[in-house]
Amino acid sequence: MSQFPKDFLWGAATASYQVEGGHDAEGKGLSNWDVFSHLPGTTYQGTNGDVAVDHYHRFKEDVALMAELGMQTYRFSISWPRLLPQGTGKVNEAGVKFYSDLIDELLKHNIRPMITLYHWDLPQALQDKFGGWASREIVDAFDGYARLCYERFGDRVDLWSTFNETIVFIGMGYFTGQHPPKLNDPKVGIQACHHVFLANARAVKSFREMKINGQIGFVNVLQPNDPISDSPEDRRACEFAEGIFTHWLYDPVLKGEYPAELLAMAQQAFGVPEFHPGDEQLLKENIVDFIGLNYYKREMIAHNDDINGFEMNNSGQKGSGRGLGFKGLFKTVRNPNGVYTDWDWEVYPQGLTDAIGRITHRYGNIPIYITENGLGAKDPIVNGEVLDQPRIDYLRDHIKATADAIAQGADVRGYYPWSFIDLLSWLNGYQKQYGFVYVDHENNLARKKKLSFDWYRKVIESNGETL
Ligand code: BGP
Repeated sequence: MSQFPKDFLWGAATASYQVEGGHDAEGKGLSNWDVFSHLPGTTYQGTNGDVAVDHYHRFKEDVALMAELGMQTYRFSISWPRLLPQGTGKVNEAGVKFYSDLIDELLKHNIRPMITLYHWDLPQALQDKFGGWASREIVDAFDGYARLCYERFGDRVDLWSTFNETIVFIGMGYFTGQHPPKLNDPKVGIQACHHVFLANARAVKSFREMKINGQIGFVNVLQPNDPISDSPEDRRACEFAEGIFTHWLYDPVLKGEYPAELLAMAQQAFGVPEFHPGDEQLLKENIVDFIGLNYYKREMIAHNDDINGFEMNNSGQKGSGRGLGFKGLFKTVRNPNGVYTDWDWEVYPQGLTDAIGRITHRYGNIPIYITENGLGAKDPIVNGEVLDQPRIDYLRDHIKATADAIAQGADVRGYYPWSFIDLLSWLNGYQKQYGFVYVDHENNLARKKKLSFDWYRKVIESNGETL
């Protein structure tokens, strides 16, 4: 007997900037990433998504592979500047047609689309016009964009999420500076994050007002944080980390309010987030229908009075990153007993079960989708075959961990490995591979099924029984 409910959804995920290419095709406006990735020193060896894996032109071939894999659902994102080159105003009908055709192609193969409205590619025009997320004007702009998507695709799509991983695009965009707009300014960052929560609430409100037949959720990083020792200092540091990484990001969308203690601290230290009349009510009245969880790793946390900043391993050279630290609060440290990937991410399947338990404990038994989970690796090619056995092992263990969470009562409804196909990793180029399908950058971006492809096909076919 399968440990998964019979209507459990098996899928895979991607994001627009990472697969589409066609960065200026047929009237698309530039995104913040189109601009940022061309600035010297911002990405791994100057890689960018100008062409990516050319999904924009090859989506039919890709959907055929999804169908062959047996995917029941596909999570992808819409590029806002492809639909609205200036962010608001005139619609680029060629962009609408691309997504419309993609959706039809998926449905033709019985693959249920899950749309992410914002997976980090902001219209550059809005960054230039009013500073993007830093300005409250973004809330109206995002709502207009969301409404356009509901109008054009809401007749055929019933699974939606507003945002992908606020911690990453706000944290790295406004606090540590590795993503656009490259700031190190907590005050601006905290307020920008508030605008994301407001934009989410407005888009949820519009979804309900427009009576779109479906569910709308929010996607967050799921990161269990555990203290490196039992000392009161490390435990307190870990509470902070859990508060910032989890409660700050989940409470506003699942409870409609900020965690009180942290809110008071932020307002005292930085004078933000600044609320306008109506903000509280808007958040309270527009809780999402489900939460999407992106799980890759756990972090071990220690008390910190030295490190400030974030040094990442973006090369795949083990041990080359230094982790993240907020001086006086906490830092991430290496688990001496942990198993790590070449990018220094701890492989810890039990953390997925634990972290889902923490979510249901705090927020009740809400519907959950695992919206990303996967192993980034340089896959070996032997006699022309892509032998990604470590990916199979990783996914198998995490699928078991998901089954354990379900056995403990969690309402997990679907699983989307990251990623369907090898794609551009934001800061790690094309060498950090995640897909079931390999893309040959030396040979006209030809697609090739990996060892994991056939394995995952059987997982889907058996509803998770054959692992
Ligand atoms: C998540 C993002 C994805 C994807 C993934 C892997 O944070 O939502 O877009 O990139 O992480 O990350 P990376 O490519 O940095 O290994």
